[in-house]
Amino acid sequence: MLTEAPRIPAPTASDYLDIDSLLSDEERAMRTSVRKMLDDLIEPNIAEWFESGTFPVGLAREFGALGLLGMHLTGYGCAGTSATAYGIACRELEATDSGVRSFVSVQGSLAMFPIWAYGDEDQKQRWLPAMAAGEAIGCFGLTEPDSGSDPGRMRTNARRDGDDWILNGSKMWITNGGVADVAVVWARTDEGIRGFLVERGTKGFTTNDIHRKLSLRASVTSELVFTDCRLPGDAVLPGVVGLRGPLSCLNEARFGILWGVNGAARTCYQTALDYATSREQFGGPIARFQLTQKKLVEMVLDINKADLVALHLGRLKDAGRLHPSQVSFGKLNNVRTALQVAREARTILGANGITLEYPVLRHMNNLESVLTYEGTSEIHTLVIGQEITGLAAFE
Ligand code: TGC
Ligand code: FAD
Repeated sequence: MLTEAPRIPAPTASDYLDIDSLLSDEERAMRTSVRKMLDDLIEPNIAEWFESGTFPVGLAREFGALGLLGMHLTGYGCAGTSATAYGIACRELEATDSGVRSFVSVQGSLAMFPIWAYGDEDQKQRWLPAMAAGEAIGCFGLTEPDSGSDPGRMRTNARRDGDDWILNGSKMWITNGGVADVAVVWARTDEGIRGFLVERGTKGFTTNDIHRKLSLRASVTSELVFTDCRLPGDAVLPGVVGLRGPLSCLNEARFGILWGVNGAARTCYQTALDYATSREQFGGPIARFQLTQKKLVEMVLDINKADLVALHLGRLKDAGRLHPSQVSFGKLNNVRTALQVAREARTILGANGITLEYPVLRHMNNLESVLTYEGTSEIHTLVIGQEITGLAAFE
């Protein structure tokens, strides 16, 4: 007897490998609610904010209401989702703009995480519920003008003065610095590198916003300056001493990035696909040219592979088995992929690709920052190189 082979649905252009089917209903529902908020509040305005170099910090409360701030942390008003759910949210946020994802990454992974992991109970109660709600904003000061990739050589220092600490030095390129209510600042002390909570308005603490950026324009980036800044004894995070303190926070934020950039890539691909099927040259759509199809197909291959990397690393993180050097793998691979996709998408749009009418060059410019911050592509290459050879090549 002849039986008909079951009909297998054809892949879709937007999710070629049906990676969606690997997500839970809960994860899909969370993604839908984040997308709705972005479509309602941010998509209609983001090009204008990018052009004017602004980011309305009032949006923090909207993010808080959706449970996006410190979402993978537990207690203190945090949503307590899985790491994978956090990644999926980052992917949606960055599909809109890297600056939006940066805001959420810095708040949750770089400012709230160290308080949650290394703070005492008073510090947690004081900051975490307000930060989870978006009522208080945080930033993370590690980089200095003379120490970026090599934070171990930081100069910012804190010395004891009775029960107090006196903080001196400066931090550079700090996301949310000028709008933060609290800065998590890493400084050299006699005991080693320690983290300090510095409140906005503390005498001796000033910020200067950095202007004329050509990347991450819808994001506040600032310098933090400390001049004999006196902090109470309880400003120090008691739970960690040494460079592993700030580096452990970076694992959290880098994880969000390795998901987020896939969103930026997706937007660039989708924009290029839509454009290629409607734009006509030589008497028909440019999507019919083999060279255009090759570009689109390379994007599909690369984005789907990057999505699988992110999902796999998410599941590893949720199982408590994600090694920091695997985070480097994801950050290196997925940011590089996203930039490549953005560049190819830009070519498909021709001259239109250089304007803010389309999101592609905005994403491409943003991704240049993402390639550099949270560990440059060279540093992540060397982290993986060290892991596989047993030899460190940083110096
Ligand atoms: P090394 O001697 O290897 O390590 C010192 C201590 O740290 C520990 N460690 C880690 N711990 C947790 N997670 C990691 N990923 C860790 N990497 C190292 C290590 O075990 C050791 O601990 P212990 O207890 O034995 O002392 O340190 P090194 O000085 O040789 O540096 C290694 C290197 C180059 C990988 C590190 O310095 C590095 O990652 N550099 C890149 C700096 C960076 O990523 N900066 C980012 C600043 S924040 C930012 O960019 C925010 S952008 C936000 C946005 O807008 O989204
Ligand atoms: P450098 O370290 O001077 O590197 C310059 C070049 O040399 C790079 O190509 C680098 O890869 C290469 N290089 C350095 N060392 C090596 C080596 N050993 N081997 C091979 N190549 C090497 N920092 C924070 O602390 N908090 C923030 O919130 C924050 N937000 C940021 C927001 C934006 C928009 C940007 C652009 C940066 C932000 N940063 C932040 C800073 C960021 O983390 C640093 O820019 C990054 O770590 C690189 O440091 P650097 O710019 O000093 O470059």
